[in-house]
Amino acid sequence: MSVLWQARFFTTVNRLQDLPKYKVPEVAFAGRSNAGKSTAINLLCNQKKLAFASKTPGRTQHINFFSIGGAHVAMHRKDATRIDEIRAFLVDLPGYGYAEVSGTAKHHWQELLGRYVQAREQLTALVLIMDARRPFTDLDVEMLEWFAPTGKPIHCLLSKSDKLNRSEQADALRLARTILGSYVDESGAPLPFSVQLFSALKRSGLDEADLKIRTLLGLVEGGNDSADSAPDGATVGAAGADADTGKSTDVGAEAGDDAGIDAGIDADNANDNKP
Ligand SMILES: Nc1nc2c(ncn2[C@@H]2O[C@H](COP(=O)(O)OP(=O)(O)OP(=O)(O)O)[C@@H](O)[C@H]2O)c(=O)[nH]1
Ligand SMILES: [Mg+2]
Repeated sequence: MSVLWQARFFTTVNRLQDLPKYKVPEVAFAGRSNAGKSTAINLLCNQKKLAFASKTPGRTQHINFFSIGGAHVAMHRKDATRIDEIRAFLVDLPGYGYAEVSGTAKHHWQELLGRYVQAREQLTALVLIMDARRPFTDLDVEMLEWFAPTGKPIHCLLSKSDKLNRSEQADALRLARTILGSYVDESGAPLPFSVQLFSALKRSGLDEADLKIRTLLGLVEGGNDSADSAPDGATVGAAGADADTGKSTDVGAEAGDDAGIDAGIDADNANDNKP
């Protein structure tokens, strides 16, 4: 059990002035529309419908905050969140690159996103989610470069890795490491960027992502997270464990049996082949 399982919906924001004022660490999930941000949050938090995941790109249109701490999350518990006990926030950002959003709305979101990631003090790190089959699109690179000057960490999840076979996964990871490694600060030191493979469908990379995010939120030290699982050092290396299923194109049918919790994964198909 991870402390992230305590996540609760906290608030939804569509103007910067409405951002929560609480100074607890927050980690935001950024990425193209349909990359799998909401699905990853649901899986990490072990809840089916915390963040709204959908086949329809552009589903997450506001900045959604989920609080960790300050509430019991268990069956039959609906007690109010004690705000002074909130330890951290997970933040689901609207996806970028969704072609069908109108010009004005697109501009509004890009500006909101840019200002949020660049200026939000309590934002301790970004989780950048990119489809493993087409990572580092222009907009991903733009997001990376907006955030890089803050000097804060970016952890990349190469999502939907179930769509790649073992060697494609290894290639994607190697390429991503090379690209991320090319970012350096003025003194030539590498920026705090990291990357892993991730499949919500197969739950691969889950332990590694969970540990990384808890670390970025400062929720690991002190042993408060009683059920901390041991770091799963095997996660990236073992991504090949799913390799035999890597060719699956119709994942919908497998989702139910495969996921111990149904993370709300539906067949990612309709929008899959959009650039
Ligand atoms: N095969 C596969 N499909 C996935 C995986 N993760 C998410 N999906 C599917 O991808 C689609 C988009 O997922 P979302 O989590 O809604 O994507 P998002 O990044 O939140 O999208 P926006 O809210 O539009 O920004 C859904 O159909 C998911 O079921 C995965 O690991 N493997
Ligand atoms: Mg979403």
